[in-house]
Amino acid sequence: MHGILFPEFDVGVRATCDSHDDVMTVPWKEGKRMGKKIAVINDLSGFGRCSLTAAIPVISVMGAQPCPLPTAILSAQTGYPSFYCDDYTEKMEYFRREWEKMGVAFDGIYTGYVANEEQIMHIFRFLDTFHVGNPSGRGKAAERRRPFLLVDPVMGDDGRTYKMFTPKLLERMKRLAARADVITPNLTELCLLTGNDFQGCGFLTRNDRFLEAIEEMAREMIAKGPHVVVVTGIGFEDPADGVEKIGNLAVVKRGTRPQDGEEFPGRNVNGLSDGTIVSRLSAFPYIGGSFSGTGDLFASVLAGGMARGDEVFETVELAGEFIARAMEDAAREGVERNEGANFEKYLGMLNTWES
Ligand code: PXL
Repeated sequence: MHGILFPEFDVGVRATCDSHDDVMTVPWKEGKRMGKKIAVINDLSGFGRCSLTAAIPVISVMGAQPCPLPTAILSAQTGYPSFYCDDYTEKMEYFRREWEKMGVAFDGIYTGYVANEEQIMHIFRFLDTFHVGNPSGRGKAAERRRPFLLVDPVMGDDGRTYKMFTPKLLERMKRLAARADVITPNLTELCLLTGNDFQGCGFLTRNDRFLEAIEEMAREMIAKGPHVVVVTGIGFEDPADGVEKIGNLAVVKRGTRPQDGEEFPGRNVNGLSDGTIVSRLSAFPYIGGSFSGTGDLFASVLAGGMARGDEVFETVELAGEFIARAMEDAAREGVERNEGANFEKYLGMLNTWES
């Protein structure tokens, strides 16, 4: 075993890279806490501009600290013809345990790609530890709210499932989505979650009443638990101007979660909280192309917006505009689908801080 020395921790022993016993207990000081923290459970792919390589820059530029819990480390996302995948299933519990030992707490938890169905069981365990208020804390810590939970139910796109998909994974993803405050399925994933024929879902957008049909499915999801459902990447021809567009439909239940009486993160919708469901489509002209990682970018902006306390519809609009520009840029450059959209130069749009 080769060790890496952490000289700043005066623990009197060599702490190794994969040390996960009690030697390296680092006290986490509430008083030193700066800003918001979001645990991001997702994979790290060398190529594809998706998952953690999308989430980390987006959440950071929006002013929160992303704390990655990798589900897998890949040479490239799985859409490439060949890739190496180092599955992190067995490591997830070490992260949970170490973070518990450190006494950390999060303002948000955001889950994305899982390499297999077993990883969702690890996420449940993680939620049992961290998706809670902090009744045992003292002083300010005792007042800590339960973090928001954003689940991006990554399972497929364009009517096709990803390589890791299994019926068991779907069953567990349904249970995970039911625990979430916010979910961000694309149309394929929404069909899977609601038990609709997802091969047929693509036809929805060529139907006059496609928005009503999608909203109906989103409402079905809201009845199961989440208060915000944002259906992402809906391609359609706008009957108003005949232009091909790509839209995101936000369906939001105003108010408090009845099961725990807490305010939910999308509460700030026109300042109302009467339990009614409101929806809004925000759409942008579709320039062409489809790119890896756009769903991950979208969910990451939403997570950053929630940590910042932004209004949910405004965040959906911002995310859509950011991604539309990144896609436009990539289409102009002839970027290959698997490489992802050119989002880097547009990150500044998300930094809307008043300092
Ligand atoms: O963007 C979704 C995603 C995330 N992570 C990995 C993927 C994919 C989609 O193919 O392969 C590894």
